[in-house]
Amino acid sequence: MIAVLSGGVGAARLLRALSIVTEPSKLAAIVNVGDDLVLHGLTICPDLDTIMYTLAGLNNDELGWGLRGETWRVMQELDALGGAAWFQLGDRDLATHLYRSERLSSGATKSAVTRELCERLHVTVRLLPVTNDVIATEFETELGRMSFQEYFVRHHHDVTVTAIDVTGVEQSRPTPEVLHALTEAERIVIAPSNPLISIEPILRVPGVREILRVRRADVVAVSPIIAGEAVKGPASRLLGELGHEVSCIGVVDFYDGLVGTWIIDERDAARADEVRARGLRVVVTTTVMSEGDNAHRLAEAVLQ
Ligand code: FO1
Repeated sequence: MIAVLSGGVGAARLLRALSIVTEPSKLAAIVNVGDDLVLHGLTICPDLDTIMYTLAGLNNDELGWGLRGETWRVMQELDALGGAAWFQLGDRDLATHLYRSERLSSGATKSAVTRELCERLHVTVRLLPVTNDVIATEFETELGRMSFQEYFVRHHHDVTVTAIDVTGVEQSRPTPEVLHALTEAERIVIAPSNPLISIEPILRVPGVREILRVRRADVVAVSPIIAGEAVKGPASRLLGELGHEVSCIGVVDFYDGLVGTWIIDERDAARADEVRARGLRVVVTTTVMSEGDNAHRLAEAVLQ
């Protein structure tokens, strides 16, 4: 079994490539739930859904989230009524949130509902929310404190951040499936997701970081920063704002003590010696996954 610490799009693409080069049921994705939200009374889990839709072949590539062939009639009606339409829920996507919310309100756990949804969508990779407890990533910004999606969607991650907090995380517990996956996996992979807002909330769930520390020889991480830039999203801006070096080395140092092997992009080949100087193994390859072939090569590198 291979456990993959996962955020949204970057993780979804890596998991899709891994599930082609290895048996999908051997993959356990341990997924961030810090950007989950309750809106219109519905529980929405963006990272779980991005991965689930991608593995089901239903993802909307243009948007990078949600379902393909989406329509927006409910949002148009809601907008006309003066309801909150800044966070767009497509008509098809809404079915997922309705199903999940109904099951949660009748007492099912997030992991059980995720399992059910994956079964219906024929996703055989095991999707494991890191915790069934409610945790919420929040930002201290120049405009005050705000929730994850206010920062990410409402403000287009274009405000200065001074601190990131994950409320509820100290009291949360990893699910038994997550603990099992982390202790039994022959390899633990850290996907090229945003270190600060996708992976850190997973690491902060009590017990998770400690397991990685002990198992660091089996931990492989893929740098999400290539030549000083993130492929998508605010990772490079946030690293800089919070005092980290904006480079693959900044990410290597961010995960200090947790990783045995690094996969960095060939555009950062000149920095491989700095990784080795920290006593870590390093593999240099193409890590951008927009072209199918590259994703394949990256997946092979992760497995080797
Ligand atoms: N991202 C946006 O930029 N605008 C949206 O209106 C939006 C809606 C949305 C609805 C469901 C969902 O699962 C994801 C959605 N996202 C939207 C993406 C989401 O904000 C991000 O993917 C993550 O939270 C960051 O990983």
